[in-house]
Amino acid sequence: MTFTVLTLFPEMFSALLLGGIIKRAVESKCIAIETVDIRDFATNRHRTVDDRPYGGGCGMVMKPEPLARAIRHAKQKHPEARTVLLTPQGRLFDQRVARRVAQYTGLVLICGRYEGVDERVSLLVDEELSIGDYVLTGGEIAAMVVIDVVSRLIPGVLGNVRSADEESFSSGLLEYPQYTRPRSFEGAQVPDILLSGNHLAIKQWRRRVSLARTLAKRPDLLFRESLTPEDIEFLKKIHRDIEAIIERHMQAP
Ligand code: 6GU
Repeated sequence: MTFTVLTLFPEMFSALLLGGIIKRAVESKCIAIETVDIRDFATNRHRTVDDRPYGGGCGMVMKPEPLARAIRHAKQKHPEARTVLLTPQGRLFDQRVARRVAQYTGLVLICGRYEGVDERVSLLVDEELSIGDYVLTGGEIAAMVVIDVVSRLIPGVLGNVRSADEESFSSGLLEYPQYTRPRSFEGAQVPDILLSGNHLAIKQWRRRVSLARTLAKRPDLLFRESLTPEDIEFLKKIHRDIEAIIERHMQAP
């Protein structure tokens, strides 16, 4: 996978190479990260990339021409790549979208800055993505999020090929809790079941904790994911327990 980032701040992306899995993935050529400085595609003496908005209002808007030239330059080098504009107006980038875009051989990530990008740039891109309902000062951090999330889905990037699948959201549920030594930490114990050596029981416990946690913290996720009959039975049990508690408190004076 080759990520080609179109940005006014290419030096921000050197942060990805400072350490960790992304640095290693680049070194082992599982992924490549290229940056294109949009300012290099400005044509006037001052290398202007922004201008005042038509119709008035505060702030500046990124001009379409330098961006269009930068996009065409990137597309010429990577004809197979999907072009993505990072913008708060985009579709929400979640794990499902990440799995889909990880199938492309290249992604051209276009980072907007200032108060926005000339609307006509959206006509030149394949899709628009947002990383959440808040406003960043620019698309750069969003592009880094996309690079990070997509990279770990690329074969070879994670040591253990199964680990990308086993985590939060891949199953559609929140992850079960993890523990390591010591067995007792500041009075808090590791659950006994994890020391039992009973792998089937551990697997069931982990699934149930995932379900209960997801129900408590992110019930919205349970609407989207496929649950087994055993999962449903467990959730029904929780439901019955909660009803019994409510019943008991309604009776109490
Ligand atoms: Cl992709 N860009 C900006 N500027 N803000 C955002 C975003 C993107 N995603 C969420 N907020």
